Amino acid sequence: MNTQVELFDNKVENDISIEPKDWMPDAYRKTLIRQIGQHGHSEVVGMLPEGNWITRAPTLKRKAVLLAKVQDEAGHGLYLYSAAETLGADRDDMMEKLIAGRMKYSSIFNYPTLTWADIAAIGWLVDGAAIVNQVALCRTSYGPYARAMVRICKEESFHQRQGFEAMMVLANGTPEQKAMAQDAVDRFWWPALMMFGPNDDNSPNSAASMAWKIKLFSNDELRQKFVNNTVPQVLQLGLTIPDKDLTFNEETGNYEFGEINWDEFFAVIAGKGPCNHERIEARRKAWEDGKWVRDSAAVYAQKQQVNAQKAA
Ligand code: BYC
Repeated sequence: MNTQVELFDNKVENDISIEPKDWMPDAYRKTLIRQIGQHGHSEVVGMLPEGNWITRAPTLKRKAVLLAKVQDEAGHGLYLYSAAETLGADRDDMMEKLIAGRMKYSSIFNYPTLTWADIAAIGWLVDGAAIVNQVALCRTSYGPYARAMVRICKEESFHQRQGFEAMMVLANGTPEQKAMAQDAVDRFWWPALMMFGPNDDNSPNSAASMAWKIKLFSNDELRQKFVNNTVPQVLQLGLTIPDKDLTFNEETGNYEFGEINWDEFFAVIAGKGPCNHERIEARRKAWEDGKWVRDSAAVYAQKQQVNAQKAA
């Protein structure tokens, strides 16, 4: 008779999904709640820098696209919070931890969106980086997370293309528009590379997450893939990459890039980025303003339950 541990290990080894009712080690559950919860928070906080431009989008078409994109991100947050709930996490608790600074969200959303080109850069570079990471997560070992990723990737793929198209229009526009596009690339390039997390030799969660097949590729592998995908796109746009050390290695087929400013990354994830305070305050306000809705829904659900019991 197999022990629970052997059954779990066997499933992971043979790429059979772990499902909510299956036995799983406590540490596996805990790291999934951490990663999925933080991923959900990233989607929701990620709506803020983009939402900032809905009223200022340059045309009706751009406004409609941006509105749809921001709504998609809200949906992604909901799938992810639901996936975390299948592991026993509590949504209110996750929200309170986010607001108290005890749960993270992606570092990228702590940078401001100063111009319209930043919205194009988010769609193209940020969603582009997210897809590289998330395509790999479509085969992650926890079933509900993997299934949420399949749908999310389809939507992110549209986001990435619309971002590239918006950037292409700017890059081929007036000299002022091209300069605005270049400025956005200059400011978003390095933070996009930071989205993949610290280098592999400085990533405390990676060893366990890779053994459990939560992560199928390391932070550095995914970052390299993103750079290889994106450098030719930047060049195609006639823009430059703000990295004097960038070179193409013909033997490996990789674009080798310069040193990431890890001091900046660790400061941002410790709450000291340019917009951390503003982002958390926006989430705190939304959480407090929405209390009456949550309370009303709870009372309504209770009444429905009482009525159902009476009818039974
Ligand atoms: N930002 O041991 P490591 C989107 C933390 S949103 C902040 O390598 P792990 C979109 C990490 O959490 C896409 N924190 O960790 C939405 C850990 O701290 P804790 C978001 C970061 O988990 C709206 C510590 O650093 N995508 O697409 O093995 C509009 C050590 O790191 C970051 C996801 O969330 C960071 N960049 O690997 C537009 C993908 N990097 O938790 C677009 C899912 C690291 O121990 N997540 N940290 O306190 C993952 O794949 C992994 O969690 C990571 C990090 C690769 C991010």
